[in-house]
Amino acid sequence: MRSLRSLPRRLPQLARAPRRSLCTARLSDLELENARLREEIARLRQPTRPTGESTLFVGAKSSYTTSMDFWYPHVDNVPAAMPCFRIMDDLGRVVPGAEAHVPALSREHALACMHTMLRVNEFDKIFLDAQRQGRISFYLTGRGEEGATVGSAAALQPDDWVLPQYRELGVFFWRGFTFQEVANQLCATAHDPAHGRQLPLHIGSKERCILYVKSTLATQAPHATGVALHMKRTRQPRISIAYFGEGTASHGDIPSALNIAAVHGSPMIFFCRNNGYAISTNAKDQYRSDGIAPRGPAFGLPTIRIDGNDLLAVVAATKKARDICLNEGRPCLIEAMTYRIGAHSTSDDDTKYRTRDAPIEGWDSERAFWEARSPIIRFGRYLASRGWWNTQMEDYLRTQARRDAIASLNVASQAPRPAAVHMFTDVYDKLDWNGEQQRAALREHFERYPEHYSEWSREGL
Ligand SMILES: Cc1ncc(C[n+]2csc(CCOP(=O)(O)OP(=O)(O)O)c2C)c(N)n1
Ligand SMILES: [Mg+2]
Repeated sequence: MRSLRSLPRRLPQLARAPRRSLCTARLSDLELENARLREEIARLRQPTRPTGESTLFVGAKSSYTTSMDFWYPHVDNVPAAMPCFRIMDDLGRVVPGAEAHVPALSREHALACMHTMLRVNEFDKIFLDAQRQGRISFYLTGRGEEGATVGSAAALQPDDWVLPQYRELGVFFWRGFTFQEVANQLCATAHDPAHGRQLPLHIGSKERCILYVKSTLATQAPHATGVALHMKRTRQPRISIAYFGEGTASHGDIPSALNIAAVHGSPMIFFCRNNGYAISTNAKDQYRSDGIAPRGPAFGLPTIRIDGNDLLAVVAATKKARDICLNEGRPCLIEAMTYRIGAHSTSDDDTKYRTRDAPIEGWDSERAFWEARSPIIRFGRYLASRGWWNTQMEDYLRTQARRDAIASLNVASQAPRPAAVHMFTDVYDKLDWNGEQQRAALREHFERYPEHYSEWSREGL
């Protein structure tokens, strides 16, 4: 109504305005908008950072390279900033000069990588929501790092030993973990082989050669040196891989393990996911070094820094590292530069320490900038350029994964709880007097308050 009333007052003004200037005003607005869009399209068509220019990763800035050379201790002079190896640009195009390094992935293998990344992504969404709804106690997502985890897993042999940190769900799915198995653990059901005693996502499987996730950061690294050494001494052509974050690299176990592995020649890969953030800590407050990579040559390990969001580079570099481990009988370090899209976990508020602004102008936030360069988008574009991928396939597989993740959550939510007796099993061969006392106290407590423990089986207690 207000605009109608104002109409008579404005009309004469419009009528008085010379016609041509009115039209040109509108036209120039449109032209400006057009120019802005053309610029935006041109920017998107360009690789944002051509080879030779600096990377924009939070954890370390250096130049991109298409040379897949590992830096050897005592041989190479490590530069002030280790270059970052990549094969694909941000638009999924093979960078000139990197053609020779494109790994020979069959269509089936390449699509399996993509499918696994999508499964991690969809599973994460459902279980993050489930935590927010109070259906599970804790969760952490791998968003943004799917390329580093799935790519490295795809480059290994199925019997190479994996010693994970905790954000490597992509490795678990690659090795055949089902949604239901993971959901059973997240919901602490009787079907969880660890009987609900571990923190959510602390999973593992002897059959799939993955040691359990441990909450004590960095302890996986010294263990991996021992596992690898055993492989070497028993002449098995297998390696181990220890995943860890750049924050975890500040723990003493990482330099200890680098040194032990180098001295004893453990055939293992130290795979650092440098995602720029730990808990409440930006990489700037974590170290003053050029990321983590220079620590490799310092301890005597051939080392490479790679673009961890480029699945092709991850596969190629991990394969090469594996060959070095086995052929030269020594460990390697890979620093995979990436970006953690989510908070550390559901117990964390990353707004307190995440940089808000994007590294270059034109993006709403740092997160938005990296989301647009996600490993899934980049690899999807590469696959599409080969005629192996399209949006319909992605929609279909995402919908299917989402449906499966919801189903696994619902099944696990209905599953029985583990028997209470497992609080006392699997640690001591024979329970000591103290444990026996606690067991008797729990039995008595259950008997006194049965109404509160109807879900819990007392069998064997
Ligand atoms: C020995 C030990 N110290 C501290 C912690 C608490 N903690 C758990 S995760 C974490 C941050 C690790 O960050 P990073 O290694 O960068 O891995 P990201 O979460 O980024 O994948 C910290 C400090 C712990 N679990 N264990
Ligand atoms: Mg980190």
